[in-house]
Amino acid sequence: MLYPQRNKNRHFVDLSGFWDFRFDPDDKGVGENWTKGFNNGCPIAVPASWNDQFADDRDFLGPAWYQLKFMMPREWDKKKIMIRFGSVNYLSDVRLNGEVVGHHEGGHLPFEYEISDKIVSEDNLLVVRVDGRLSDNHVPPRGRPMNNPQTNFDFYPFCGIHRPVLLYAIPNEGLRDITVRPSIKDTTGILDVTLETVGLNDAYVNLSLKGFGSEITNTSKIELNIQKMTLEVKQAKFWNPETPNLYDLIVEIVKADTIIDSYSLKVGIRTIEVKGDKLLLNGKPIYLTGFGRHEDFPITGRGYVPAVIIKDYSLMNWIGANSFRTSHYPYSEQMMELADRLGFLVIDEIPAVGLTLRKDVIERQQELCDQFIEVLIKRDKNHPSVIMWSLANEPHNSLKSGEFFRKLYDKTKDLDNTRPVTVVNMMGVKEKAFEFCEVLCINRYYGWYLQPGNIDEACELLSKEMDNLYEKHRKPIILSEFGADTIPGWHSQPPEMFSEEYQTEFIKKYIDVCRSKPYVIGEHVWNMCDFKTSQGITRMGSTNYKGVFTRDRRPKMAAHLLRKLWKEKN
Ligand code: BDP
Repeated sequence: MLYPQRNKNRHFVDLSGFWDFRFDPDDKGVGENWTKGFNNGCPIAVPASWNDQFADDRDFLGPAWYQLKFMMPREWDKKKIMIRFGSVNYLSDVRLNGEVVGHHEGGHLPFEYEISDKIVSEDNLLVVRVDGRLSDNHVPPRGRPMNNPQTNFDFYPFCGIHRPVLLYAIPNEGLRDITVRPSIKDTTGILDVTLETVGLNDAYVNLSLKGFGSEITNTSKIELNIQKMTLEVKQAKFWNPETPNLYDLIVEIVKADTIIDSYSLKVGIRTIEVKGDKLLLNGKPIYLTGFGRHEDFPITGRGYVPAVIIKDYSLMNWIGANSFRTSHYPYSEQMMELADRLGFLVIDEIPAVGLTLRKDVIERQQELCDQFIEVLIKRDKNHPSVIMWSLANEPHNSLKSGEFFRKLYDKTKDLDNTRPVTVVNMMGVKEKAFEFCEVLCINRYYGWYLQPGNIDEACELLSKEMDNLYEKHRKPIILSEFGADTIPGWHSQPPEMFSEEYQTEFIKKYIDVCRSKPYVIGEHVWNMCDFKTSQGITRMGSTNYKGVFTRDRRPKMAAHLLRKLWKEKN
């Protein structure tokens, strides 16, 4: 999946801005033909969640309608024209000039439609109906009425058009996809490149790799729609967190001496593999320091905000984090691009959080998870920063869960056998998916939900449990979540739950346990920042306060401790 690009052959227009918007609490829009355009809309910012943009209706989850008028750039006349949504939560129906364009299910991942035969040169009307209501059949699913909204997961179910909507034009014949697989032999980097093209006769491809003062080129006639080529880079500059070296891979499709399509992709040469109880990057063991996070910010909700992305990377750098997990759903394309550029290691997770795996919904959950991992791998396969796929966070245990994850794991490996796969779990030794996943990720809250207020007892349990798990599977373990809710400015001696002292001691002692075990390869604190969630008796102000930064990104006491521990470690 190629992200839209601007060059001599490709163009895009970003439709971000103020759109027209209307809630539809009686679900009458379809019956009243809002599909062809609606009246009495109010302005709304796109991209952003709708929930916190208005004074009222925060918890209204849908349906709601968006519309926008736009013109097609004149020079796009004979091109293939697409519309691409970066992420819409949760169901969406897209119409252009009154005609159905498509229906999509699932937030946090892109989808796109060809609209060449529907777009007109002037006065196009795009109408999108979005429905974010929770359901047992959705992934992630609805939960029990202990929460309001009734989520089966611990983050606010923000709704709306969350990432940019791009209108783009590409040549009718040309390049459709690029897959790059790096490997290393001594000081040589090898890039196996697969190109997918459509409709090309008598065409050639020029493949070149530029960077660090050198340029390597390879030319070949296009024989099939899938074309495989290899580039060898002597004395290659490898990609790693300390020196995130990126090359430019440039693909040009040439027909009758004219470049009819081209694309430029940033690539990093690195390998990632599990050996014994270690995770090796470029053949050397790595230790992950960092966080489970959320895409969450006041007012914009789960919407894409470039400045927040920059700030978060800057804070992660300040604190000495080298990695994060995209808990509990894929993050924006821009977040991933910057991970490559700034040298962060990413555990890339599909939105399979709180899976119930109940008999009546398991089939649908499997279909959706299959769809999600397929699109995620298509989207993120070329990022050197992505070191692992995560198939779920804390699925419920069921008779069928082993089978469920086996199928999903096999599918993942078919799509990409170059990265380890994990399932993030709370079941400990009983987790069936740990039998085949290469890395074991565990979330633990002894000293918080269990053994409240008793960090020493918590750490003993943690230590024993990790040893048992390792004994059983002999695989590397990441402590993928641990943390304590902390009200900024709340202090106590002796340290009590909710105080800054308690969070600091909790994190310090958990980290001591991790570092005493040679098979533990990473410590990810939950969470980087406080974040919005549903209302419930354990969530004051519908906020999860386990952040080491506040929701507006100010450090708590624990942030300074982590900075010390992580700067020493990395
Ligand atoms: C973990 C979940 C995470 C929650 C966290 C918590 O994976 O989504 O936010 O608990 O309770 O089990 O803070």
